[in-house]
Amino acid sequence: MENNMKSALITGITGQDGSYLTEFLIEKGYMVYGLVRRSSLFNRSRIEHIIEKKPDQLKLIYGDLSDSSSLNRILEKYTPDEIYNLGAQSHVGISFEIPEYTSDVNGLGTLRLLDAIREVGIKPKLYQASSSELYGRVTESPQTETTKFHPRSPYACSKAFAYYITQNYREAYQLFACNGILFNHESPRRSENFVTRKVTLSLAKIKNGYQDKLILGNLEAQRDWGYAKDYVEAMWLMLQQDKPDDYVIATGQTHTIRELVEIAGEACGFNIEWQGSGLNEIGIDSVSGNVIVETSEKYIRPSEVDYLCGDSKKALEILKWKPKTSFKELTQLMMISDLKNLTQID
Ligand code: NAP
Ligand code: F7E
Repeated sequence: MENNMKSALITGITGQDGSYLTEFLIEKGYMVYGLVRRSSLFNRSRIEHIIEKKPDQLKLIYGDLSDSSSLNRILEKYTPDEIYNLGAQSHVGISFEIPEYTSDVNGLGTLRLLDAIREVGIKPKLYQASSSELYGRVTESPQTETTKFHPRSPYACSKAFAYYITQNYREAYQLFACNGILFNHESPRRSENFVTRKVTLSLAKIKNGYQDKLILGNLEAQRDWGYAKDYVEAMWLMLQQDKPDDYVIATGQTHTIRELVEIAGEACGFNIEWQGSGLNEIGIDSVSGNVIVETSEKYIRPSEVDYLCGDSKKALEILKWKPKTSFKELTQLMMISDLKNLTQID
């Protein structure tokens, strides 16, 4: 590593955001260290193109947010200038099945990282991946940095702990630590069990005859969806300011799951019309007359977040950040990517 080169450690580098952030930082000339955990299946698909093209600017290191000693060892050895804590069990629905594990990785994992910084005695700038899930049952709209939290899942509770412990280390130890309260952000690299990607991938499969139906849960939920590639720039901008602070990152537009299905369907050549209600609601493609969407109890959460819509005015004023990609553009680019990938299989 050259002496004047900035360095960053990314936890969660193999995930959606980690891969876009790595591309972004490498483009800016950073040396990137990525914490990777051991898994029985090799999980580098989102970053293998970077490993191939920029081997001198990217180093992967085995570690885990549930293993303090690995965090201490990595910080001591690589002393990064910036740390992006993106590692998490990030699926809200699954957090109801594995609440303790989710809390350990997302909540205590953040504490382990913060305390490793303190123990090792370095002063990096830290970005904490906080979430709009903190707002849960919303008390005002749109949601800002001052809106009250009401977490509605073990995931959201674990992220609430991480949010407050990050603030506490900022106040107690003068650590330059920022919470980015990011609303949902998606991309063709989104895991297949989040609703946007599930919709685009399933519709692409239905179109190509690999699947009959798309089965969903709550169609009424409303989300403020942005493009992950736009959002990673905001993470970096937070760490380039003179003082640490917390910021909402959002588009300010909200849509239902039903609208998501309609727009993705349109981009795929379907014209979806709805019949029935609740768990009896179905989506029919008026072109073929086939029922292609059904609903199932299986995807209904014990407690749901009905509505989210963020106000990122503070990010615009201070970071000069605003989203570049509309919901329709995002859905279309995900749809096109999934259709293209399926054609390549043939
Ligand atoms: P993601 O695709 O699920 O990626 C999660 C990453 O965390 C993966 O690299 C995963 O590694 C890693 N990880 C999981 N458990 C770990 C552990 N015990 N130790 C170290 N790493 C671990 O999530 P994402 O969408 O990129 O989100 C990034 C972060 O932002 C997460 O903290 C998420 O909770 C938060 N967030 C996301 C959104 C959103 O809409 N995407 C919004 C707000 C906040 P493997 O590849 O080995 O599984
Ligand atoms: O669900 C509904 C579901 O799993 C969105 C994570 O990145 O963003 C994400 O959390 C909505 C919910 O994302 C299905 O009930 C209906 O209301 O795509 P999702 P999420 O729960 O909003 C936040 C900001 C994060 O921080 C998280 O890490 O869609 N929904 N039917 C469904 N959801 C899924 N997954 N699958 C369905 O079949």
